[in-house]
Order: sequence, then structure tokens, then C-alpha cells
Amino acid sequence: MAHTGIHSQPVRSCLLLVVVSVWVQQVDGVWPLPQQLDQSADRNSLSPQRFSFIYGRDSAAQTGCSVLDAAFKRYFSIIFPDFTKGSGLLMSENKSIRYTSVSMSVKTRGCDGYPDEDSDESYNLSVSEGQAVLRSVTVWGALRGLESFSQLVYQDDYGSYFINKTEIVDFPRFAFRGLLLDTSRHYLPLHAILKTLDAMAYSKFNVFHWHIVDDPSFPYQSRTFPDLSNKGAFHPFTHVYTQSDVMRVIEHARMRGIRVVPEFDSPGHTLSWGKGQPNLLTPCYKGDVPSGSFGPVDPTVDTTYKFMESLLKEVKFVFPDSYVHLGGDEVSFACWQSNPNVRTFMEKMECLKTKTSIVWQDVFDYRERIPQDTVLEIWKGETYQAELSRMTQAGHRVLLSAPWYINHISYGQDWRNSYAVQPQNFSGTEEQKKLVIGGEVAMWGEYVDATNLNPRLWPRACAAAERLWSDEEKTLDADLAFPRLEKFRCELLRRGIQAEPLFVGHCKHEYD
Ligand code: CP6
Repeated sequence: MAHTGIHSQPVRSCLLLVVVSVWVQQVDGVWPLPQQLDQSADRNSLSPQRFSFIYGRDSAAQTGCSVLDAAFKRYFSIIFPDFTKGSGLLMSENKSIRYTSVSMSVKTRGCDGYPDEDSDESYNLSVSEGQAVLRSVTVWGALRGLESFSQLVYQDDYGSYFINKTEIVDFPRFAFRGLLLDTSRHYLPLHAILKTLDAMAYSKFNVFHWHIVDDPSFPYQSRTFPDLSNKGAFHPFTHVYTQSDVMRVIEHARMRGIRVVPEFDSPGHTLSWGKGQPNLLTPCYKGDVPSGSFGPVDPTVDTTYKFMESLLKEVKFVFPDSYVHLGGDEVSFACWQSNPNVRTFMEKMECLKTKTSIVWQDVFDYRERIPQDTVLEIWKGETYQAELSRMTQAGHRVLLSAPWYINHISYGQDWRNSYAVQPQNFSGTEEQKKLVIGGEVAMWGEYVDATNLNPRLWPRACAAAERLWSDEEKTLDADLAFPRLEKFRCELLRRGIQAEPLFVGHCKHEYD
């Protein structure tokens, strides 16, 4: 008897420890933090074999809803990765476990459309014993709720699945939560883009800003002007995005409630365009004679306008989003000024009337006349607060990217800088603050290709994701966010995203 007593004592305290650590780990385990989250320590078992997502009776979306049918499949395998029917992988069945379902109730239909700037992404999630109810206005809100649900489920050391009793009321702080990828400095294979979209959905990003072409290469395979990529891509067959590639990106994004906003940056950043489109670029002059080098798009010849109109008509047709990014940054005025007869270029871009344009801050800084509905995007680091004041004073909607250049890396926990950004901390009225529609994380591609994209992006981009989604007051303290972000980073690893470590530590499921 004394013998067993010696052994049972440490076992009992060990069990207690496990319970405590599970409890500590699970509370507030959602990234980005929901607006309202109430969790209790009551946990419910989940059995993969008895679990299903179902459409509620009162739901406008029902079986056949493409977005949600696909999301149910995705999230089932995210939540139960080691569950395959008939395999011996499962833990022993507890007969008393109740059938568990997540019942979806979506107010409006719209399974076949695209998310847009006005999409309602709010949702309510109520997890109780044996059932969870997820309510949303749109399918896009349902996707956000499914993501949160998936982050609430956890496994104990024996592999059993649990979810605590939880109430969530959630909606985004900003409507525009973007991520920029640059596929011109380096070509990113299609699978790298699709995987980035997966990871974006895990952090509730909702806009993929595709900086698709630039000076070094033109990988977009145009229907109207095939020579642009034939001659301007790094390789005409292997380093291009075909029309079908582009459609796959757009559909993959749609399935995750993500908009695709293409950027065809002009009139600067267009050197690669010149290879397949003769006479497009401004010949720079040295004194009275052309120097042999080329500058921005040449605004003095009619062919330029005809070309730009046709290209942008195609872009408007291929990319369904109501926004297009026209660039407008870093135009070499020196070359233009060296060339006789230069007139303003942006004003001529009238063919885009039915789309809303985004332009980089330079266009505003040049003191160009800009249509009132044009969105201005701030990228210059030092002065962004003053710029926010000036632009919103002028009545423009703005996007903030300057503090979120995560292609820049430094030793240590630089996510804390991203986390500390307060997009509405500038001098201005309440009306002005409302004109900040969101922001973007930018991954410029000079030093980035598919080898280092994921660890550089994740989990560093998550800091901006939370800043753009969550309540400001509840997310002021980075030290409080840290353990939750560490846990989320481990979750990214478990889901196959090569997210780099934040600091010393380990994950239950390491990357392999
Ligand atoms: N490419 C384009 C870039 C940048 C911009 N436009 C850029 C410049 C400097 C920094 C970050 C990005 N690489 N087309 C400016 C928007 Cl620090």
C-alpha cells in the first residue's frame, strides 16, 4: 500500500498541472482578438466522427452554397488534421460524447458573389455543450466566424479534442485589411500566392493587393498585349501568370472572403513594359539628344493613351474587384522635364470611371487634381501622421502602409512596432478619422522570393492584422498579446505555414 501511495501522489499533482496549463493556454486563444469574447473553463469534448457543420433552418445560405460548402471541408481538416475515416488514428470512443454540430445561420444569400468594400464581416458565435451556433449577415462573416471557431478547438496530451463554452460578438474595426505581394522583383509561383491567401484568411486579412508588374519584370500575361510578358517577363512561359492562373488566384481568394486588387503601377515603375510595347516610355534626353535611357510612360503621344486604355479595360474585365491600384509613385520628373511637351498624365486616365482608384501618396504630394473618391495610400515612413491629417482634411479616404513594410527586417521582436501603430492617432476631426479605411502590410520583393516569403511574412504580419481588426483599447499591451501570438504562430506551423519564431520556445507541432 505504501508502495502505491508513493506513486499516486506525483501522478495526481501532475494531472492537476496539465489541467491548469490547458486552461491558461486556451483562454483568449483567438488571433486577431474578437471584439467581445467570453470564455468559461467548462470544456466540451469534440469527436471528429460525430462532428459536422450544418446549415441552420433559418439560414439564407444552404447546401450548395459554394463558399460555405468548401469552407466546411477546409475547416474540418484544419480542426481534425489527423482524422481520416477508417484509420486507426483516432482516440478511443467515449460513448457518452454527444453529437456536436456547428449550426450556421446566414441572413443574406450571396454565395456566388465577390466580397467588396461594403461587405458585412460581423458574426456571433455561441459555443455551448454539444452545439455551436454561428450567426452572420453574409457568407463572408460566416467565414470569419469559422476561422475563430477553428482557433478555439484544442487537443489534450492524449489527442482528444475540446472546446470551451464561449460567446463571441465580433466585427472588424477597419473594412480594408490588405497585404501586398510584389511579383515583379521576383516571380512568386502560383502555389506560394495561394498559400499566402490561406494564411491571410487565418489572420482575417481581406484584401490581396497584387503588385503584379514593375520595372524588373512583367509576369502578367495579357490577352490584348501578349508581348508585354513575352518580352517583359523573366521568362515568357515559366515566369508568367496566365489568364487561368489569375482566375485561380481570384477564386481561391473569393472562397476565403478576400478581394484581389491588382496594381498596374504607372507612369513610373514601367521599365519592363517598354520591352514589349515600343514607343511607350519617354526617351530621356541629354541636352538636345536622346540619351538612350528611358523614363516614365510617355504622355505626349496618342498611342500611349490608346494603349493604357486597352490595357486597363482588360484589367477591369479580368479582375472583378471594384478597386484598381494605379500606382503613381516615384515618377522620375527629371526625365519628363528633359523631354519637350510633357503634360499631366493621371488626369487622362478617364477610362476607369466605373472603378475606384487607389494611388500612392506621391500623386497627392505632386499636388495633382485627384477625383474625390480616389483612395490615397501612404507609404513614406517618417511623416505619415502629418500626411494622414492633410489627406483626410482634403476629404480623401486613406490607407496606411508606411509603418507596415514587413519586407524590412531587424533583429528582435519587430512585430511590436507594427502592433504599436495607431492609424487614427493624428490631429483631425472625428469625420477625418473615419476616412481611414484601413491599411496594408507590404512585402516588397527586392530580397524576397518563395524561399523566404513565409517566414518573413508570418507571424510578423499578424501584428498588423490584429491592429486592423480588433478593438484598440483591448489590444494596447503587446506583452499581453505575446503569449496569444506565440500560440497562434504554433497554430500556423500546425497548418503548414513556415512562420518564424517570435522568441525562445517550442511548439507541440514543430515544422517538418
Ligand atoms: N516599388 C514600388 C517599391 C516601392 C514603392 N513602389 C518602395 C520604395 C521604398 C520603400 C518601400 C517600397 N519597391 N513600385 C513605393 C510605394 Cl522603403
